[in-house]
This record gives sequence, C-alpha cells and structure tokens, in this order.
Amino acid sequence: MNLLFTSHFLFAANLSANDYVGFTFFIGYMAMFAASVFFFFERQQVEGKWKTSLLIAGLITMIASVHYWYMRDLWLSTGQSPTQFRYIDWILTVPLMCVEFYLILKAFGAKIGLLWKMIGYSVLMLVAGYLGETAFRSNSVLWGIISTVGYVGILYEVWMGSARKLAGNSDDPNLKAAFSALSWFVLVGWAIYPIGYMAIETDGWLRGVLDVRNMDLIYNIGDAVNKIGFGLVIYSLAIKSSAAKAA
Ligand SMILES: *C/C=C(C)/C=C/C=C(C)/C=C/C1=C(C)CCCC1(C)C
Repeated sequence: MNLLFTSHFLFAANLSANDYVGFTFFIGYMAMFAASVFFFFERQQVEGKWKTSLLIAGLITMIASVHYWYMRDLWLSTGQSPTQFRYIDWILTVPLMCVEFYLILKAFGAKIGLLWKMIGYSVLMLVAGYLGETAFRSNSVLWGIISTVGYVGILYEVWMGSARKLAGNSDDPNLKAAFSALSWFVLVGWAIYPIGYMAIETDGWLRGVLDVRNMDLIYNIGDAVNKIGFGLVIYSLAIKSSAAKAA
C-alpha cells in the first residue's frame, strides 16, 4: 500500500512549473473524466435516438480518461511521449467516433456499409501513423502520407459521399446542424493531428518549427476539441431537438 502511494502520488508531485505539456496531460485526464460523468447523466434529458449518441460520447471520453491517466504518469516519470497508450486510445475511440458519425448520417439514409468503410479508413490511418512514429520512424513522411490516405477517405465520405447527397433532402434543422458540425470537426478538428505528427524529430516536415515536445501538446489539444468538443455540440443539438419534439 505504502509503495503504491509513493510511486504514484510522489511522482505526481514532481510536475514542474514549466512542464506545459505535462499540465495538458493532467487537465486532459480530469476534463475527459468530468465530460464522461456529464454525458452519462445528461442522457436522461434527451429523447430517443439521441440517448445512444450521448452514451457513445461518454464512452469515448471515459476510454480517453483512463488512457490519459496512464499517459500523464508515463510523461511525468520518463518525459517520453506515451505513443503506445496514445494509439491504444485512438484505435478504440476513433472507431467509436465513426459510430457517432454514423448515427447522424443514418438519419440521412446512410447504410451500415458506410460505417465499416469509415472504420476501415480509420484503422489504415492509425496503423500507418503508429508505424511512422515507432518502427519506421526514419520513414515517417512516407507513413504519414499512407495514413493521410485513410484520413482523406473519411473526408471524402463525409463531404462528398452518399450521405452528403442525402443530407440536402432533410427538413430537420437540428439534424442538418449535426451533419454540418460533424463535417467541420472531421475537416478542421482532425487536421490538428497531422500537424502534431509533423513535429516528430527524425524527418518531420515541421521539426525546425516545432519542438518535438509539442507533438504531445498538439495531440492533447486535438483530443479535447474532438472528444469533448464534438460531444458537447451533439449534446446541445440533442437538447434542442428534444425540446422541439416536446413542444
Ligand atoms: C480521439 C482521437 C482522434 C479523433 C484521433 C484522430 C487522429 C487522426 C485524425 C490522426 C491522423 C494522422 C494523419 C492524418 C497523418 C499522420 C499520422 C496521424 C495518425 C497523426
């Protein structure tokens, strides 16, 4: 018991005053935790299909919260980028985000095949990114480009695929707003990650501009925007849509 206390809590006390990346790991952990509690409790305020969306939003931040717990510990005790934990988190949460997207797209007539396509693109994006950050770091540009193919596939589905064509036919303003939020989060929010990736030292395109420590800072900002931010946008649309139904 004593050992456990010393190893965990004393390390936490070592967060130094100028470790800004470390701060974002701590804030990220607590913010993801709080967001999960919020999304789970607020489920009772919304109607029907939105309950599933909030459940998934809560699961995404809950999974992230547990990984941030490990990541902040590793960062604090070694000063290393917690790449493995980061990608284990992403390989679980990004497909769940695809499920969230699919729940919105479904309202516009999207078929289940679209969900699998998006999950397939995500896996390609993340596996290539992981290899570029670890085993094939000296070829990180090449693996970054392969990863981007997966990302562009998702962008194509959301911005130009079948769901986009169907979206024009809907007359529900809240669903249309959800669709538009989703499109912008994928285009702008997700674009934060390749910027972080470009900071890795070996041959990252931005290595002269960004210190390698900034990679984690940028990834942490990206996670907050995309996991908590997107969840909150969905939450506010769910509340509006439920109020409209009740009126
Ligand atoms: C909650 C976590 C999310 C939404 C993670 C998303 C991650 C990406 C969109 C990562 C994309 C990458 C590229 C497009 C190229 C470089 C390698 C990656 C994996 C950082």
